[in-house]
Order: sequence, then structure tokens, then C-alpha cells
Amino acid sequence: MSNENVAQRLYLGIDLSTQQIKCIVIDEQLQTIAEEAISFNDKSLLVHHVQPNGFVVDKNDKRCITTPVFVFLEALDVALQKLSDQKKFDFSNIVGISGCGQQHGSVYWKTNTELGSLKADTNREQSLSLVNMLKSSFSRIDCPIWMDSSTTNECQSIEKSVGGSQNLFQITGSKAYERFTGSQIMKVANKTPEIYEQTERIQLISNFVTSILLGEYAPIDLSDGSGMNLLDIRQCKWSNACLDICGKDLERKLSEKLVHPRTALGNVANYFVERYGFNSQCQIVSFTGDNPSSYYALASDPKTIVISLAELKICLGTSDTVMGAISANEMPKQALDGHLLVNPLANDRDNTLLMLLLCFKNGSLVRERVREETGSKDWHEMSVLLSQTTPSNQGFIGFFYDDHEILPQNIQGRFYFNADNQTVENLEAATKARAVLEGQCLAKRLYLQRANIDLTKNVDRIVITGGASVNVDLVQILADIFGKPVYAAVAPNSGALGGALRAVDVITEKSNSTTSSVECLIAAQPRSQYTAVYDEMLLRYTKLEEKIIQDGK
Ligand code: XUL
Repeated sequence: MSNENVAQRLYLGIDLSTQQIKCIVIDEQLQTIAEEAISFNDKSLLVHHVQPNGFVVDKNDKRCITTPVFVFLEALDVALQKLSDQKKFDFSNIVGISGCGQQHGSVYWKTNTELGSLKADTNREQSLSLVNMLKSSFSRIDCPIWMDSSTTNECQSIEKSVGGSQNLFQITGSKAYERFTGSQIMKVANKTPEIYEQTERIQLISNFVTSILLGEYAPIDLSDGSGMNLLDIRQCKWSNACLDICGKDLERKLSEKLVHPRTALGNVANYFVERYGFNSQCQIVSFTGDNPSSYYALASDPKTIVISLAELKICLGTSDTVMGAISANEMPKQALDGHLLVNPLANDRDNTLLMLLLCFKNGSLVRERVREETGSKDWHEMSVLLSQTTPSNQGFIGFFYDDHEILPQNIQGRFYFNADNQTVENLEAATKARAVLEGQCLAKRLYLQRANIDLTKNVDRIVITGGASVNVDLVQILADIFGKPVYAAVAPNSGALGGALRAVDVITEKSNSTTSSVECLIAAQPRSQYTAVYDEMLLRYTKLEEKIIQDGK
């Protein structure tokens, strides 16, 4: 069947994340037709499931965290089968597939011979699954994932080899991080040279899924590739200095070619046509990392800041994530503890638009804890408490780093100050309730400013996601502190959706701003009289944060 004859044109988005695979099918009007998910600890993954969390923590070294590649493969088959069992649509109507994967994880291929047979035009036995067909394809079964933190020494070597963390940041957009793929590859190359030697191709989780769907090796995309400490993000090509230190012949193993995440790469492999009834003309668009993919779905243009205030993420900690656009010409001189990635909204001829990713470790878990400490059963009760206080909290400021924070790096503890900047032991319930919400929102504005994002010139609005819009006070404080309207996105699976939307955009040849903006509802308007008060408060917040860092040294 040719694509032109397809009556209902559908698009499939897939997100292979840390603990599960999620699928969404949308039509050209961007309406959701079906959704499906399967957890990596689910027993319906008959052979390859991992208890209790869907990833494996090494018994001898808890910093080593992996997921067997066969879990990913079986989960993909089971998710597609369950989607098909729903009988909500005809697979032959899917004209495009794209998606995303958890960032930084790596897959080690020994050979692509079996991969090629997914593409081959044969009437293969229906019972042969992806796991059966690819059982001898990998040189290493366990894929290191982003939760792995075992590569501190390798990170030091990478920074040293390019003349320090500042230089590495200027080249790759990030200082060296244990979870980033470069140091993970270096560990494989140094600790298990025989495995490294046998490895023909190293992929990220994202282009691994693209490869399975295509039946051939797919290139790494520039946005997810920016999470490796190996890519020169401004030149949009590999950095030889970084490649050389991480492994011999690494460019060949990664493939020289890099693509923009909005690139059509070919038709779906025959395996999927025969097994699930996909249209043989269905196009595969490059997958990317989960964060860039969510950003793509939620930021309709570079003047939108996306803030994920996840309330229920189990293993992403429960961190708050902030994503925004930044021009490469305005890249901060000083290295950040955040990350700069190639922006998926940029078109492929424009390599000046970058994406900033900031991760605040102390997010919703701390908000929940403070709510309990103030004796409020829910956000509504906390609202009643908050109504006894006024914006800027009569000068009280709190820093709530219950867990070792990332921004600022490695600080732990609670720090409370009064209007005279003096340390106080504790805060009274209503003041504490306001202090946690104001403190978290001020930190977000401060770190965006430190990354050279000019809020007056370059930001029009904030889109929030992750279910936090139920917390009306948090949303209002965010609007007042930023002086921008806050919208709540109606998109629980924004990573998978970002994939489906990229497929729509590439296949219909329209830019994302005209077709693919997700439905957003206004959640709060800024009140200018309070924004002025918060401008002042931010200056004090900045000084007090510096003091906490100094005192901690
Ligand atoms: C980002 C990161 C995580 C993973 C989780 O740097 O490590 O958000 O992408 O899926």
C-alpha cells in the first residue's frame, strides 16, 4: 500500500525510558488515538524482566547501574503487541514513527548481521521475536544507564585531557559527568578491552531503537549526542580531543555521521510489517533523548521556558527540570552545572540555537515533606496556611537541600534566614510553607539568569508539566517571580508525544510551530507589583546562597 492511499494518517511516538516503554498514537489533528505502556519489571515480559525496579544495581558496586539490552527488545515487542490487541486503529495507517530514549545510556553491538535480517524481505516465522532474532548481536548485554555513577576517575581524565572542566564545557556544553556516555565508554574500553575490541558499533538508547525499527544502524542525533561529553555542540561534529581519550577508533564505532533529530531515515523494517501489519512505506524519523523530546513537545517556540515539576517520578528522583533556548553566541563563559544541548527546535542549517537543561535535585519530594511538616494534609490545606503570608514572606528566605543538591553542587541541609539575613533555627509553619515555594522558584530564575538567558528579552511564557499545576500557589509564585504567564501542558507522556509530533512535522514538512504545539491551559498570570518585590528578593537570595556555599567550604 502506498502512503498516499492511507485513509487515516496516524503517527506513533515511543519513549524507551528508565523503567518502562511508553507508546502514543496520534492523528494529524494531534488527537490521541491510543496509548500503551509496559514496565521493565512487568511479569508479562516473560523472559527478560528485572525486579524490583526495571534496572540492575550491581551487588558489589552500587554505583554501577545497567539494564540488559534484551529487556528493551522484549518490552518493545510486548508494547507493540498490546497496542495491537487494543484494536483501536489499523497499524497500516501509521505513516510515521519517532520517539526518544532515556539519555546517556549506551548499547554495544558486536555485529549488524541479525539486525539486517529484520529488514530482509522474507516470510519469517511469526514466533520469532526481536530477542530471538538479535540474540547474538551484542558484545555486552548490560547497558550502562544514566543512573550509573561509577566513572569518577574517567571523568577526571576527560577533563584533564582537554585542559580542564571549563574547556570541556566550552566544547561539549557540559563539564564531565559520570552518567554521560563518554566516561562510560572509556570505562568499557579500559576495564574490558576485549569487549571494546569486539564492539562494532556503540549507540545511545535513542538511536538503538531507531536502528531496530529501521533494521540497520541509525546515526546518533545531535541533541541526544550532546549528552555524551564527546560532541562539539557548536560545530555539530565529534570532538577529536574527547574521542581520542575515551577509546581507540571511537569515531568509527559511533559512526561519523550525526543527524538533526528531525531527520527521516527510511522505511520501517519488514519484521514490523509482517508481525504487526505496519505499512511498508511507514517512515522512521530519528529518535532523540527524552528531555529534548519533551522540550520539543512543550516549547512551541524558543521563547518558551519548560519547567517539569514532576510529582510522581519514581527514579528521576523527583527533581525539577528546567529547559529553555539559548543562542550559542550567548553561551556563558563560566562553566555551568547545567547542560547545553543542540536544540531540537533549531532547523538543520542553524547550529546557533542551543537548549539549556537544568536539574534541581530537591524538587517535589521536598515540597511534599514541607507540606507534611506544616501539618497540611493536602495542597488545599497548605493554601489556607499560605493565605496568612504575603509574597516575599516578610523577608524570610529558606534553602531546602534535603538531598545533596546539583544546583548548587553538593550542598546539603536546610538554611533559614530572617529579613536581616541572620540565620534562624526553624520557620513557623505558614512562613515555612511560603519559603519552600518561593525558594525553589527563585533558584530557577537565578540559574536561568546565570546561564545568560535574558528573561525580559528572550522569554514570553513558562509551560509547566508533571502534574504540579494542582499546586495553585506554586504556579502563582512562579508567575510572579518570573513576571511571565504560566501555562499547564495537557500532556502526561511528553517524551513519546514529542516523538509523534516530530514524525508529523517531518512527514507533513511543516515546522513545529505551526503544527505541533501541545494544548496548554493558562494556569497563572504574573502580578507586576509582586514581580518588583521578587526582583529585590532575588538579590538577597543570591547573596545568601553564596554565603551558604562559602560556609560549606
Ligand atoms: C538528563 C538525565 C535524565 C535522563 C532520564 O541528563 O540524566 O533526565 O534523561 O531519562
